Amino acid sequence: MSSPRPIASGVDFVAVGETMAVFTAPRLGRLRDMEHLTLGAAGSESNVAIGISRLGYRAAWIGRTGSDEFGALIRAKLAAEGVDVSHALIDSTAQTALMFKEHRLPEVVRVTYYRRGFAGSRLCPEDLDPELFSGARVVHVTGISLGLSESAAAAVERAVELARAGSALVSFDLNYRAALWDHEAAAGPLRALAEAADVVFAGEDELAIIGDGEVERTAFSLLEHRPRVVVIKRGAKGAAAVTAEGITEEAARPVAAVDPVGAGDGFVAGYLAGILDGGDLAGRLRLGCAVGAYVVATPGDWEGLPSRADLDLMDHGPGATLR
Ligand code: KDG
Repeated sequence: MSSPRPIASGVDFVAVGETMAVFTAPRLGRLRDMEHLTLGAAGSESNVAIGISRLGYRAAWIGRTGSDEFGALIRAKLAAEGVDVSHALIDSTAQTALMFKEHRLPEVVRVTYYRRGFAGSRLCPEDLDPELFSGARVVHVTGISLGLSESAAAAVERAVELARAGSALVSFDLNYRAALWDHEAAAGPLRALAEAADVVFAGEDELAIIGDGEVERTAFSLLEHRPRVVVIKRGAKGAAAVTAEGITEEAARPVAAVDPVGAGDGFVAGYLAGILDGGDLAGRLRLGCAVGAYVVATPGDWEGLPSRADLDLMDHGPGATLR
């Protein structure tokens, strides 16, 4: 007698984390000097989900929002991007978290959060429906949830368990946020999850937090545990993937940078889409760098994320007009 096949969730990718309403200053200067702010929504994990969706895969996001206008805005924005929010929680006892973005110099952004104790930080393991994970191929979490609250950190642990139960890859982006915790508090939890994930993404500064200060040695030390690859995000210098075979590097695609926030999420979305495509390591890095470049070149944390058709535009030189 054959055992029943598990019910497929219907999504390729699940992201778990907090998404906030975002208020952005429309011009250079201090927030207090702005006459108005533009309203949007963003969160590292859901930014990646949007990127995956725009690249043609079925993505879902799980997080908590309040039962307020900002929560409705977040769900509407994600749903409009094709991200499945049917398993996202609405918490009527807490408010949706907020983020404010100001450009103090043309390429330098300052971010302020109102998120501690807000709805997103109340995410807990019971919020994750196992059925959503059952057919997923990649489950993506970040260190933001680990620093946000104990229950959000426990939810991430549960997401890892559910990914394992369904044979999904666990993707972990360290995403250290100094506003949430200091290096000392973050080092242990970030290291533990980096050792337990399958694919790890980190900036050089983040690897310094969980290692001895020598970036590549720290990346190789993670390979002694579960990860098969540690991807180092180097911003304007591109990216490098550290595997048992060595280091594979990819240069950033040169673009005029207008907003660096979210570029790392774009890179992660491209790299993970490369995994879903069945692409090789060099191809995943290339796709990651291309997607990151679109985000950097566009105002907003995720608005510039490309579709497959957009990606072809990169092959045209500056000043090209396609008719
Ligand atoms: O990577 C971009 C994110 O950082 C941003 O969209 C919002 O999740 C966020 C955060 O913690 O800043």
